[in-house]
Amino acid sequence: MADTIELTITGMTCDHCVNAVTGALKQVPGVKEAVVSLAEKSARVTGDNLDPAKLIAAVEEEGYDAAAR
Ligand code: 9UX
Repeated sequence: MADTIELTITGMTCDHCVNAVTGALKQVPGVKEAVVSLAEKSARVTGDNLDPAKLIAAVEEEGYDAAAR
């Protein structure tokens, strides 16, 4: 089943940060698409059988903070 999960991402200050977060999210199993917005401090992740905890952990490993919104 396809899921869409919205996260609030804090700690991003530039487009390189956006790319780092996007890449980290895309490596989580099941993720098909990750759209990260610096201005909105958000990530919209779509995929199958997504585990929000894994998405958050991937962002935190990259050095940013994430929370379900
Ligand atoms: Mo540039 Mo974004 O060092 O952390 S990647 S501000």
